[in-house]
Parts: sequence; C-alpha cells; structure tokens
Amino acid sequence: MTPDGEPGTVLRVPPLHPGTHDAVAASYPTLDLPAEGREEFLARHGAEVVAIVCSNFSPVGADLIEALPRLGMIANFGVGYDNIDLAAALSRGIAVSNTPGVLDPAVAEHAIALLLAVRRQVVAADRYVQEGRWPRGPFPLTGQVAGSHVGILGLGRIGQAVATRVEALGATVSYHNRRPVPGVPYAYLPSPVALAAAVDSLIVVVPGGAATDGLVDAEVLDALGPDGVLVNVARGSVVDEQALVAALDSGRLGGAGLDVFRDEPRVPAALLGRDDVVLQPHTASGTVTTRAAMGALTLDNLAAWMRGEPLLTPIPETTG
Ligand code: NAP
Ligand code: 8YV
Repeated sequence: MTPDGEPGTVLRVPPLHPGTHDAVAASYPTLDLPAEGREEFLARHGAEVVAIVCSNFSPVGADLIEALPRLGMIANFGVGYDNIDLAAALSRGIAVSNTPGVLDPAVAEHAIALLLAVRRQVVAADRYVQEGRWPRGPFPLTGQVAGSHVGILGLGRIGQAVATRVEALGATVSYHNRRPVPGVPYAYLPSPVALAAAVDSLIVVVPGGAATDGLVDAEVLDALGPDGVLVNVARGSVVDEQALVAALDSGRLGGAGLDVFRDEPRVPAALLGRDDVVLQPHTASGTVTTRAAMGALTLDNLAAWMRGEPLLTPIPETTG
C-alpha cells in the first residue's frame, strides 16, 4: 500500500546489494528495471510504480522519473546521491532518502587503510616479498603517518570519523569545508589550496556533483607537493584525474590512494601498475556489517514513506 492507501509497486534499479534486493521483494510488489528494452518496459509498467530503491551505482535521471507518473519516493542505498536528478525529484515533490551515518566507521577506516598503504608502501613491499626480491637487498625506507600533518577536505560525518582515527595515529589534523565546523579541535584552512599547502597528506571526503567537480585540481596537487599523498574516498569527479596523473608522472606529487574514479569501473591506464598508487574498487563501505546496516536503513525509510510517516534520513534538500 502507498500512503494514500492505493496499491503500488516498488521498482528496483540495479545494481543493488543482494540482501536489500531480496528484502524489497519480501515486503512489496516489486519490478526490476531491465538493462535492455527500458522504454517498452516503462510504457507498460511505469504507472504501477510508486517508489524506487536504487544505489549510488544506479542512475536515476529525469527521464526515468518522468516515466513514473505515480512515483512518490526514492530510497537510495548510499550516503552520496549524485546518481539522482534531485531537481527532477524535487520539482515533483518526490521524497528522497539516503543512508548517512551507518557507514562512517567503515569508510573512515578505509581512508586510513589507504593513507597507511601509500605512506608505508604496503602494497609495493608485499610485491617485493612475493616476487622474491627481498634476498637481493632491503626494501627502501618509507614515510610514516605518525608525527605528520593530515588535511581533511570535507569534515562532515565521515570526515570527522577520519579525523579521530588520524589523531589516534599520532598525526595532526587540519580541514577545509565551505564553512568552519563549530567546536572541533582542528585548524580550519580557508581553501583547498591553503589546506593542501599546510599538510603532508590530503584526505578527500566531500560529496560529489557539480559543486565539487574538479575541486582537487592541479593547483591543489602542486600545493600538496612532491612528498604529498592524496587519498580520495569521496567521488572520482572531485579530482581532476588528468592533473593527478601528470603530477604523479612528473614527481610533483608523492602518491595517491584512490577508492573512487571518474568513470567507474574504468580506471585510467596511467594509474595502473605503479608503486606510488594504491587502488580500490569503490569498496570503502563494502563490509558485510555496514552494507547490511545501509540496507536496513534503506528499507526503514521506504517503510516509513509507505506508512505516510516522515523519512528517517531524508536528503536535506528534500526537507525544504
Ligand atoms: P556530509 O556529512 O554531508 O559531509 C560532507 C562535508 O563536505 C561537509 O562537511 C561539507 O561542509 C563539506 N563540503 C561540501 N561541499 C563542499 C565544498 N564545495 N567545498 C568544501 N567542502 C565541502 O557527508 P558524509 O556523510 O561525510 O559523506 C561525504 C561523501 O563521501 C558522500 O557524499 C559520498 O560521495 C562519499 N562517500 C563515499 C563512499 C565510498 O564508498 N567511497 C562511501 C560513503 C560516502 P560544508 O557544507 O560546510 O562545505
Ligand atoms: C555505495 C557510497 O553506496 O554511500 C556512498 O555514497 O559511495 C557507497 O557506500 C556503495 O558502494 C554501494 O552502492
């Protein structure tokens, strides 16, 4: 049932976390958006759909929203919602939820894992041992995080979880947001360039979308410098990838730990097979526990909307 008591179907937009995919069908009449023949499918079934369940890998554009005249709710599995045409949803008064908070520890520890992996050369040193090179001589000395200065670009929920973990490693934290965060014990720098110039390593945790596209550009990377390390667990769109490759190739940047890319799952060939870069397939929230919690929150938001109650975790823009 929908909030107005009329029967309605939930549309699953792939790819979805398997447990969440199954849980939707256990509670509601369900359809799956097919990979092929979408126009015909939507012409036949569009009027049945009252809600969407999607993930940040499932684009929900204006064309899909327009094809669903009764759509009242979009439940996004993920905290980032740059996959959704929010303007199109807002213009129709469609409620949109996401899954903030429950993934903070997992994403924060993944950022720390990347920082340590690049600074301590964990992956390159593993290859050194695996390939039998150790008997020919010692592995070169590496940098370290303890005693260093780490910048956080985006001191929000995840950024603050990163900050406490960085402090526990014995490093100093500074940050940049558009506005300073009241009450935090970290130095505020007024721009991404100023932050990059002040720190040894920069961890990026801002949202994706047009407002942050290319925020980490050549100027920021140059300010970070030849001993600097960039870690990106935000969105690939936030970093100018060509500028990143150029900075690494010319030795103007020390290294990078990247969980996200501009054209996932494709990764620029120039980032592959190098010892100064550690790459992950967008898995920062990808633990069994965290993905289950994200799925539960996605379903709880959908259930609240179905009951005509306020969403538990609406996307801020949709709450007016
Ligand atoms: P959040 O609590 O909203 O924090 C975002 C922070 O970024 C805020 O402090 C915000 O402060 C700052 N910010 C926003 N726009 C900015 C800009 N133009 N310049 C500088 N700072 C800016 O969000 P969150 O829950 O921490 O999540 C952050 C992002 O991480 C998500 O949107 C998602 O894209 C990404 N993420 C990735 C993964 C993964 O698997 N790799 C997992 C989860 C999340 P101001 O508003 O004051 O600027
Ligand atoms: C994804 C993420 O949701 O929350 C986000 O913004 O990027 C991730 O947690 C996850 O990769 C599955 O879609």
